[in-house]
Amino acid sequence: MTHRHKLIDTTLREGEQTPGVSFLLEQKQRIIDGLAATGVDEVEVGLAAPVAECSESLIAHCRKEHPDLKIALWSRCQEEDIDHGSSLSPDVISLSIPASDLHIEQKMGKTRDWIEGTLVRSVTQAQNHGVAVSVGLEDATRADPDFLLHLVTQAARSGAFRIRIADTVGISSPLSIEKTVRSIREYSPEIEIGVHTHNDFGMATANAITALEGGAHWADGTILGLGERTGCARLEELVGYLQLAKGIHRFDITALKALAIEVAKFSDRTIPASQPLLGDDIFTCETGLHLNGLVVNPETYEPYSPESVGAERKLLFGSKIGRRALRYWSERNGDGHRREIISGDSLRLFRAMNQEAVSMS
Ligand code: HCA
Ligand code: CU
Repeated sequence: MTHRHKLIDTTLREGEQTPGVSFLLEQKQRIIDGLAATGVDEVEVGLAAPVAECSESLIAHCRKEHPDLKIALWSRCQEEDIDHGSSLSPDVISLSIPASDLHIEQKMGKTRDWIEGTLVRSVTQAQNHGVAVSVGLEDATRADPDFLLHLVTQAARSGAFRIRIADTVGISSPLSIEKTVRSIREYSPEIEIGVHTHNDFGMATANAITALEGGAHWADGTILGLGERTGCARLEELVGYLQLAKGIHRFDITALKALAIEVAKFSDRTIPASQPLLGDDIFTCETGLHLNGLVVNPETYEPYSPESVGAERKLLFGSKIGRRALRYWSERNGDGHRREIISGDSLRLFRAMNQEAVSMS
């Protein structure tokens, strides 16, 4: 398998941290089924801590139903959690530890030396259980860059196969996260790099994609971008962009859309009509100028086809449709029908209507 552009879904760990969101065990299983059908590479199914009661059942569910899916458990660098999580035999244990002085000193009341020692000890402990170790560096994008590189080296030397740069408060831009990824690749080329991006400035997906383009191997996403505050990179957008813009054809977007609709129900959310890849209106067109292009070749105004995301093209008869078409439409249907959505083969209808309108005038 290629070492580039792999996706981790963390809807069941980070997504469940969204205020008011808590999934039932059966809902979690359905989410895992949908993620497996979508073709993500790894699913963070929950926490390693003994309090996380679902983790064991979810791992059993994955082993039975989706033997090829990689399963990860997220863990603090605490002995008890690492022991318990490892005893459940996930494929990956995702240890997490702060990297910025702000978190190290203010949140933990610790020093850089303590962090380094704890990191090395925790990676070694998990390694001794025979589980592959990924290290999440919390608030990495606000850490001292030299200390960050030092922690990456220590993680690699202790046996971690991957580090994950967490942009915990979404402060990165595409250029800044790409720079961080490149510096890690140069400094520690042996370790795989993941990114976990937050959406506080609306750039989570852009940052994740740019990190992948800049050499990261893995990016995290959550369905509907669920997560703390403004959430994380949206899995729909990551999958959609990789498949439909970058030509990495290994996902099932229709399965992902069905899953997103289900997760919206489970989390009591609505999907806005203009939501990228998912919204009901993303292929509705009212503008005559665009329709004139669409009838010749839909690629003029559509970056991907409606069918590729399980949607349908629609034509809205309204004031922007063009004078000729509007006159034709009004003569046929009266003013009362000025705003009407036509789905199905709407482009053919527009073409026929335009031709008839010309012959009428
Ligand atoms: C959080 C922690 C985390 C950890 C990410 C990771 C973050 O805020 O709950 O372990 O890779 O965003 O820093 O999700
Ligand atoms: Cu996070």
